[in-house]
Amino acid sequence: MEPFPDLPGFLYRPGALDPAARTDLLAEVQAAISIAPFYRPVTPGGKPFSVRMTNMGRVGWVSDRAGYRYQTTHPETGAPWPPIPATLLMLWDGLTGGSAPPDACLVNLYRDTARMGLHQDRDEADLTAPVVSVSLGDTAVFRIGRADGGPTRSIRLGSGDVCALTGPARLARHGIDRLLAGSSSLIPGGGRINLTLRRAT
Ligand code: MD6
Ligand code: FE
Repeated sequence: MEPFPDLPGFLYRPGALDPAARTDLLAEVQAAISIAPFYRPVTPGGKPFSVRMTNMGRVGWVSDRAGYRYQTTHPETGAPWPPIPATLLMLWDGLTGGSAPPDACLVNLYRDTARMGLHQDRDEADLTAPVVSVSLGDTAVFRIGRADGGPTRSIRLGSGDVCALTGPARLARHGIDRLLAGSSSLIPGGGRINLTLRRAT
């Protein structure tokens, strides 16, 4: 479904993953995290993110004093990123109608008061390729507005929900206002993991 008539291309699939699929995907993500641990990036201005991050795929999105970019290795271990699980590649295929496959999956970990400011995803080489997002764990208040300005509105992203920025919504401004802490018991220690699949290069 496209929940907002003035945001065509913003796709929202509540409950796209059933509870068993959420548990299976979390196990795959935990295996990846054991290879590529979460770290806390800083903005180009030197401010730490409240979200912790890691990546899967040939390249991963990183931020540090030198700026935002995609790179092939983990900034702390220097190792290549683990592969994107096949289940996520199939999800991408189903949602995008077989769009060329993603080469990056950013993994964001939100605990209690973590949030993410309003931003556009524009570090990718082809800004017409979709970005697909999968949420696990606590429900988040996701804010979104058109790229060309105007009002933003919010929608709740719960565990197993999938959304995508495609076509005219690809450069929509969006962010996470806050978590509804304790709304899910999926993530050990609480919180939320968000996976965003992109075609970066
Ligand atoms: C989040 N999501 O849900 C942050 N980006 O934690 C994003 O920044 C995002 O949900 C591009 C497309 C979909 C998204
Ligand atoms: Fe984003």
